[in-house]
Amino acid sequence: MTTLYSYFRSSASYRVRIALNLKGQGFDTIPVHLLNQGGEQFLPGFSQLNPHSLVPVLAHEGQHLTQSLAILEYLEERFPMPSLLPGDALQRARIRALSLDIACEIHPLNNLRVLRYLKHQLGVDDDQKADWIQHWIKLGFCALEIQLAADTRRGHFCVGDMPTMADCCLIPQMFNARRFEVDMAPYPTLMAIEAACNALPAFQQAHPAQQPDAA
Ligand SMILES: N[C@@H](CCC(=O)N[C@@H](CS)C(=O)NCC(=O)O)C(=O)O
Repeated sequence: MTTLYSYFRSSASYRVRIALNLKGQGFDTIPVHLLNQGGEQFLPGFSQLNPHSLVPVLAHEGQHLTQSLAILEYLEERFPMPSLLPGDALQRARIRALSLDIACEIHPLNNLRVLRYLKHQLGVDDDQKADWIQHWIKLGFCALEIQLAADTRRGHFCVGDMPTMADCCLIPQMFNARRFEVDMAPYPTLMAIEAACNALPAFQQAHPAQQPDAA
């Protein structure tokens, strides 16, 4: 029995949904609404599972796992095929680096609690908040576009012709970028990878709009 505590628009949850689907692991979803009731992530039932009050949490075989990339690594070890980290040590380091470029350098700056702090503690208005969000996505995407466009290891996906952990991270961030109205024209390589990913059922079924808690 595998259960994912998830919020439909959470990009970290989206990463795990894609990985579970790619690996053919069925799962139940327990929605954690990040806005209702002041944020269900802060309710005791959830914050006991993850004291950081962040989704996703994966429940598997009686254990609760946090941090989407750690969960992806766990799924890779438990269910090796199809691999999300294929290739030699150098290639795997490359896949992990691309994943971290997104999960550590772009996503946390635009997380809900950061945006709330900007607004409520620092008095940033909605236009400034939108600038902030777009700034960090653009900075990260510009670098990713340069890296991936020049990379001979790139195939239909970030690395090679099968989806990897890097694609599990990229596609949710692309979704976020579109949601926040980032102009995607400067990122043709990222958009080509996005099209290849979104042609696959594993990515389609993980899309926020397909989730039971989709608004
Ligand atoms: N590094 C964490 C990030 C988790 C995270 O930031 N989750 C967001 C949704 S994408 C969240 O729960 N935010 C709640 C909040 O900011 O209060 C991971 O990869 O799992």
